[in-house]
Amino acid sequence: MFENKTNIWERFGESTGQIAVLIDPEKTNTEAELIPLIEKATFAKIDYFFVGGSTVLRKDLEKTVQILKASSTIPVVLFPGSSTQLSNDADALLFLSLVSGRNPDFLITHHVNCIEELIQMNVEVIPTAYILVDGGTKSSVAYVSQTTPIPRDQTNIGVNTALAAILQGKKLVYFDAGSGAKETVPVEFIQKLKKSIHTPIIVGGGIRTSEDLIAFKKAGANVLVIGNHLEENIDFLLDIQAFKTIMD
Ligand code: 1GP
Repeated sequence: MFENKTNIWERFGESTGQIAVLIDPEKTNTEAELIPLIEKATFAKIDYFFVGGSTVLRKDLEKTVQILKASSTIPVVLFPGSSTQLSNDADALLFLSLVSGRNPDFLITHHVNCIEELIQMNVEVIPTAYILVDGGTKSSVAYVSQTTPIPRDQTNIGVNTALAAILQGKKLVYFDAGSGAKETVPVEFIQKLKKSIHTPIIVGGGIRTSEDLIAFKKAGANVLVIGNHLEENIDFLLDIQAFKTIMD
């Protein structure tokens, strides 16, 4: 009998300004690449590793999760781009519905396709409203999902989309400007949603500066996801460490 756990979801809701480092196993999946990253991320006291990408092969995903679990105690959360991106070694899975789009594949089809396997797994499944916001570039997730992100000046549409998904049962909201976005999700999206509900909020896409981290924490975002910028500049983990030390 499938029993859903809630440990990671509860942790998401415990505080604001938690940090997730996103690893795309298509780009990073060897011990030689991952071990130094794990060491620096541990020193920076990050809260989670997120693993996934738009076009990741399962074998690369599984290998990456295994290395992370064998070499660190930081929880590993799957952030899948498709129904094949599963691993029983992960702690949790964001069961993403792309509710900003109107493509049924990313609203329900991928979910049905993986459910027989998922129900057998020992992974915490978190029903997540995944909302793409225009980040000033065409993101690979918008292209792969063939959906249009919410315009950045349409805060109401973003917030109403999140609220509708929450009333449909989603337990988490992820606002994403897409990997490598030129501009992050506007903080107003988070500020406004926080006024109505206590559901945990994740934000990602284009986060590059300490100012971004502080602004999102102040706006009430629970988890801030950083991928691309750390691939370009691993030393940003030192800024993250300073942020964690000052803000904790
Ligand atoms: C993308 O939210 C993530 O889906 C992270 O974005 O790679 O731009 O940090 P970046």
